[in-house]
Amino acid sequence: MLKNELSSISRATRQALDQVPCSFVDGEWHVCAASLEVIDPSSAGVISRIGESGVDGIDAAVQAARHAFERGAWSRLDGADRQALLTRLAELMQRDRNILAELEVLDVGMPLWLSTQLDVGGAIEAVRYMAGLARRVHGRTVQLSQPLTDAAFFGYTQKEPLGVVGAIIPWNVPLMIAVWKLAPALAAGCTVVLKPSEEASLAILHLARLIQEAGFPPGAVNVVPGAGALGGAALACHPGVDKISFTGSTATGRRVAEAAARNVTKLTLELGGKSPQLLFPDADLPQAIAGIAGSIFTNSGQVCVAGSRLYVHERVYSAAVEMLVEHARSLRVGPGLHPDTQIGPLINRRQQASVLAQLDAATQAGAQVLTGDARVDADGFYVRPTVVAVSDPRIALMRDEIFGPVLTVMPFQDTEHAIRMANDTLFGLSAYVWTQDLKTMHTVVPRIRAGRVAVNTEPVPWPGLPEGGRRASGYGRDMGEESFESFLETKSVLLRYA
Ligand code: TXE
Repeated sequence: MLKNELSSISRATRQALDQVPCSFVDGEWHVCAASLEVIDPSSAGVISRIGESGVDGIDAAVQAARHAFERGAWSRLDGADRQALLTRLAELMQRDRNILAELEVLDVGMPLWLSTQLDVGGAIEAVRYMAGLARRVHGRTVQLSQPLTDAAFFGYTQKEPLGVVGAIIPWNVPLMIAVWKLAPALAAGCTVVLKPSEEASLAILHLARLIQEAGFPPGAVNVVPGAGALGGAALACHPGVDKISFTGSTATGRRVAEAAARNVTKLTLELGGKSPQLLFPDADLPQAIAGIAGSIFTNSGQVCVAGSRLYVHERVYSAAVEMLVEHARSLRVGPGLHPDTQIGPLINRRQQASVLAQLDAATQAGAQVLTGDARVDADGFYVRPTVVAVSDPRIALMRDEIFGPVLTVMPFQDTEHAIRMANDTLFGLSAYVWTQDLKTMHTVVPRIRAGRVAVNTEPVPWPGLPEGGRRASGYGRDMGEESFESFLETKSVLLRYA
C-alpha cells in the first residue's frame, strides 16, 4: 500500500496530532475559533487540524512581540544568556528529534531519513550555530579626522537588535527554514512572530512547545498558524513589524514586498529558483550522476535550490542521460514512513496536478519524457522522478519553477555555451558544476549568476554558509553571519571629549 501506516508512529507524535488547534502568543496557548485540515500527502486523508489565527491573531502576536521587545526580557538579555537558552532549545529538539521528524513526514510527505537528517538535523545544527553568534555582537571604533574644529572627538558604532521580526515560512522543509529565520533573529535579540505555511505547521507548533519548555520569556517567540492570504498578508503589512523574512514563491514574495513597502519594513526574500547543473566531460560520471539526481529528486524536487536544468557536454551526453534515466527509474517511490522509500509524495493535490500539467504541456511543445509515465496509481500525491530531453530552451518547463521531481536535459558544446545557457533564466538562487578540472571550475564559478555554486556536490546546507538569491530568486541571506547581521541595527555614536 502506498500510504503511511499511522499505527507505526510514536505515542508522542500521536499526541501532537491530537492537539486542539491553537496559536502560541505571549508565552501561552490560545484556542483558535477556526481551524484548517491537515492532510497526509501519502493518503490524501485528514490526520489533524491546525488553528486559523486570522488578522486579529496576527495583531495580538505582533503586540506581544513588541511588548516583549520593549520590556527587554529578551532583547536586553546578556548574549551569554541568549546563547544558553538557544542551546537549551537545541537540546530539547535533539530529545524530540523523532517526534519532529515523524510530524514532518506526515505533514510534508518527505521520507523519514530525509526529515531526520536534513530537516530536523539541519534545524538543530542551525540553532547551535546561531547560539554561538549571540555572544559575538561587535561594533567598531572609527578614527575621526574631520578638520572642522579644534575639538577632539571619538566615534564608534554599536549593534542593536532590530526589533520585531515577522517570519513567513513555506511548506517544503518547514522546520529547518523556520529555524533559519528564528535562530539568528533570537540570537541577535529580536522578538519574532512566526507564521508557518498552512500546508505544514505541525513540527513548528511542536517547536513552540519546546520554546515554552526551554523557558524563553513570554512574547519572545509567537507562532500563529493559518492561511497566507489572511494571516501572512496581515503580518507583511503590520506597522508593528520591523523586518519581514519570507521564503516562498516569487509571486507571493512580490505581494509581501509591496505590503512591506507601505511601512518601509525591512525585508529578506528567499524565493524560488530554476537552478542549472553543468556536467563537464572530465567529471567522475558515476559520482556526478548520483549527485545530479540527488540535487533534483531529493524531497521530490520541492527544494528551492533544486538543480532542475541539466546541461551536459555533448561528448558525454548519451552516456550521462542513459545513466540518469536508469538511476531515476531505480528510485523507490512510496510513503515517507516506509523505511525503503527514497521519494515521497508531493505536498498536495494542487502541486501534483501542476507538475503533471507542466509535463503534459512540455510534451505537447516537443519535449521528450525519457523515464516513462510520471503518474502513480494511488490516492496520495505521487509523481515519479522524471527526466525530460528538451531541444527548445524557451518552453515553460525550462523557464518556470516546477517544484517537482522533474529534470530537463540539454547538450552543450563548450564552456561558453554552458555558461550562457546556465544564466539564461530570470532566477539566480543556486547552480551546480560537475568537473574535476580546476581551470574549468575557476572559469565557470565566477560567471554564474547565482547566490551559491556547488562544485561536485548536491546541496548540503551548512549553517555558516549563507543561502539566498539574486534577481527573481530574491535578496538578503538566510544563515551565516550575513543573516545574523541582518537582524541587527547599526547605531553611530559621536563623542566629544575635549
Ligand atoms: O507558496 P507561497 P505556495 C514555490 C513553488 C511552489 C509555489 C507555490 O514553486 O509550487 O511556490 O507554493 C504565505 N502574504 N515555492 O503557494 O504562496 C503562505 O501561507 C503573505 C518555493 O505554498 O509562496 C506560506 O506561509 N504571506 C519556495 C508562504 O507564504 C503569504 C518554497 C509561502 O507560500 C501570502 C515553497 C500573502 N499574500 C514554495 N500568501 C522556496 N523558495 O523554497 C501566501 N503566504
